[in-house]
Amino acid sequence: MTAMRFVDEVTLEVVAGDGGDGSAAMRREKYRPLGGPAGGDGGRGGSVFFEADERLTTLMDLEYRRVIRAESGEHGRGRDQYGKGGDDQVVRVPIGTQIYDAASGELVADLERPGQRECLAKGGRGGRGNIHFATPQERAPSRAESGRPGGRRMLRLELKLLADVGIVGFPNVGKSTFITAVSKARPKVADYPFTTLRPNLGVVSRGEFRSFVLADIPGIIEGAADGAGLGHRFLKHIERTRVLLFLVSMDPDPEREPLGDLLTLERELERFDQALAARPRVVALSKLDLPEVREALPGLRDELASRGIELRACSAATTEGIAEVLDALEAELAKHPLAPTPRRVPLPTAADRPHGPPEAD
Ligand SMILES: Nc1nc2c(ncn2[C@@H]2O[C@H](COP(=O)(O)OP(=O)(O)OP(=O)(O)O)[C@@H](O)[C@H]2O)c(=O)[nH]1
Ligand SMILES: [Mg+2]
Repeated sequence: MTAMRFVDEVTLEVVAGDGGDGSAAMRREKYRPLGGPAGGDGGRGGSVFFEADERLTTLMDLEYRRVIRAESGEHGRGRDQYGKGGDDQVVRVPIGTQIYDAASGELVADLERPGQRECLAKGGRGGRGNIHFATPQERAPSRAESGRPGGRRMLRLELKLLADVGIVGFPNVGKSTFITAVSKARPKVADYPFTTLRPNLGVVSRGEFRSFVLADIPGIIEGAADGAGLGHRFLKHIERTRVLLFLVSMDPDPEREPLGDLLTLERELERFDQALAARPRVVALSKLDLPEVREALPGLRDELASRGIELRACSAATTEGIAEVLDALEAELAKHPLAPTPRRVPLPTAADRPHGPPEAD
């Protein structure tokens, strides 16, 4: 099976349609040589919209699209005929897509609700035909307006998956196995590092009305901030989570042990984003069913307790301790009901937005 590629950043240009020109045609009727103006208006150019679609999970479909254009309006014609408006283009993107103006870096749209639709390039207005310019003094104006050009700009799209809880851990500690045990997500699980190459989301249902979204991301290792392993670019997918689940375990590598791993993870997170490093967290020792893990638990627990960290333990294989970890996550979520806002650029207010809603016809 070929793995579906995960594309989370795309740059493209959007070009709205131009407005059609107004017509300067005169009425020509058999017995009325100067029948007056009869030029209709040009049609409005189509706009380019982006819409959040919950069925999509990557920006892959847009990867090779350099330009997205909407149709131009038709020109107005004689006999009072108005030009037809250009069709809009609606580009579907996954929920969690943030759209930046590529030139200024400004965040111009944040698609976080299913079905949310934003206009990113507005179609040009159609020019008025000469039928609008007749006055008692000038009964046969040959004047008509040109259509206005449609908006265009370069955009950078960035997908940040929206999850409540993000799992952070070294490769192979069992992050994907954990999400498999608690949700319907079925990421690949294997006994080698970097099995997970793209983030996975799972919905954890706890009773009829309680659920939260968990994100499993690729493993983080020492130096991730400098690009080691898969680097830390996937951390942006947990930037807007409310709570982190740190998973540590005993690793065959003698250089590594849970406390050292925890400190390394913390350091790498801090280098990526202070706010993420300060996020509330639950720390759990995974693979509790393994004898060496169970043996190490009491000592580790004391060691972490002396640093003010409460250590939980679980096994995704036997489900022992899993419910307690989920309870702890839920308790933290309840304490932090609001999602953090993106750190780079503040959300634009309506007045900041260069393009308002599309004009009514
Ligand atoms: N005994 C035991 N093995 C586990 C448990 N959880 C995971 N494993 C094993 O540990 C290995 C790694 O599991 P994954 O879930 O792929 O680990 P990961 O953290 O997602 O790894 P990366 O995606 O590479 O970062 C697999 O061989 C799993 O079968 C557990 O609770 N008990
Ligand atoms: Mg994995």
